[in-house]
Amino acid sequence: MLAYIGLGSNLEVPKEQIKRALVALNDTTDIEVSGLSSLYRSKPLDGSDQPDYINAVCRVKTHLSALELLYVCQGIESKQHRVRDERWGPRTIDLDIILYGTQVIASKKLVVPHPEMMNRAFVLVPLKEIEPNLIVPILGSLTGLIDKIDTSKLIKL
Ligand code: A4P
Ligand code: MG
Repeated sequence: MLAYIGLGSNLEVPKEQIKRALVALNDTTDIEVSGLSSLYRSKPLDGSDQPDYINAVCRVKTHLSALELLYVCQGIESKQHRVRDERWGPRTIDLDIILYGTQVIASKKLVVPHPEMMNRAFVLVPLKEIEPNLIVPILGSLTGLIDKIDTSKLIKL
């Protein structure tokens, strides 16, 4: 299965956090990181007074189920000392499953495609770098999604 994971960080040297998370993903049995976007910088979504975020998207080849993949992501988050307190608060690392093949999942623990992906330049633009012709389940072509949002404030590093 091919899955896409969004990585985001705005604390404690964000680039290092993203690098560490990628190494941890690739070191996991049954996960191989097979694609990686550039890094991007943007302001926090809620406009609050937090540091800028660094985001990237990676593609993984995996034999894990979507839920198993989520647990791996959460394990990496806790290893990197993410304190899960404030929703949308600053975080050392956030790993979101953006897509899991062409599956559509809507369970209590996991919603895929990621329910906010269509609103987020920091997900769509890096995703397009690794998968320019992608058709997103339910939502349609990635290019069409990007045409509908403002990408002007996203800075490619
Ligand atoms: N969950 C459901 N679906 C998924 C999925 N597809 N991938 C559940 C990952 N998790 C999923 O997540 C809360 C719950 O979502 C989990 O228990 C899981 O079962 P969380 O990571 O614990 O909490 P959170 O990160 O505070 O919430 P969430 O929804 O991940 O936050 P967001 O929406 O990712 O927002 N601004 C910029 N510029 N860049 C950013 O990366 N990120 C956020 C966080 C806000 N502003 C940002 C950025
Ligand atoms: Mg999250």
